[in-house]
Amino acid sequence: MNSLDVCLSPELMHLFDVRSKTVVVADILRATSCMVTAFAHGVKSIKPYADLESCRNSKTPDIYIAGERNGEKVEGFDLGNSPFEYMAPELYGKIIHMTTTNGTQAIERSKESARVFIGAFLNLSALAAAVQQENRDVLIVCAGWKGKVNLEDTLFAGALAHLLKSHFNFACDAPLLAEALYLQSKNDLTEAVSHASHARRLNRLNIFKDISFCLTADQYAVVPYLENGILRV
Ligand code: 3SL
Repeated sequence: MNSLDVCLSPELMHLFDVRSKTVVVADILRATSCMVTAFAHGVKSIKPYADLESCRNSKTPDIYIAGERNGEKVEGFDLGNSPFEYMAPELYGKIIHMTTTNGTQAIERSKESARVFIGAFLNLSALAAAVQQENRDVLIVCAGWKGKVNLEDTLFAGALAHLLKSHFNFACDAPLLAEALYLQSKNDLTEAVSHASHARRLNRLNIFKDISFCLTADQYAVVPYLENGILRV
């Protein structure tokens, strides 16, 4: 049986050899939720950038640039980091280059793996099916916040681990604790996440509706994957 593990922060990535693994990157609030929403609304591709200035400099008339730092849209960028922005009909068929505080950094650190999928509650069941099909060991990478563990990504890791547990061995205690946390909170994820540091940060910016949307399971069936540095479905 293949194994499933959870990396609770990108700072712990050095503990894992990702080269033979399927990696699921999750930044529930809000980068990977935005990516899933964008593809569900017809975006053609998303190129993640770890570095803000490289993303800014990649702007051409055909490319939308999306930039977020510390929860806020970066000045001069076309898009910020609310999933609702990525539902706009004008983005259908378009190319986006995106940089965010934690999510795109976690993708950058995962790129050596055999397969990178983008995970969110929004695509949870479709993602679980795609992961199973890959038939490899799995690592769920929680983007966290600036190297620290966060609640919402850990809850997502628990939800995915719970869905997959009959097909994988849990490799260490991180999937166990993430699953236990998820099972304890699953009936009211919004309440659970309201205590999270990033929810408090976003609420200060008046971003309430993004939080409950990002915690909605199975809104979409798209499963973005990374190929040659570009996300597609
Ligand atoms: O850190 C990230 O990548 C972002 O998703 C953070 S925020 O939700 O836009 O604040």
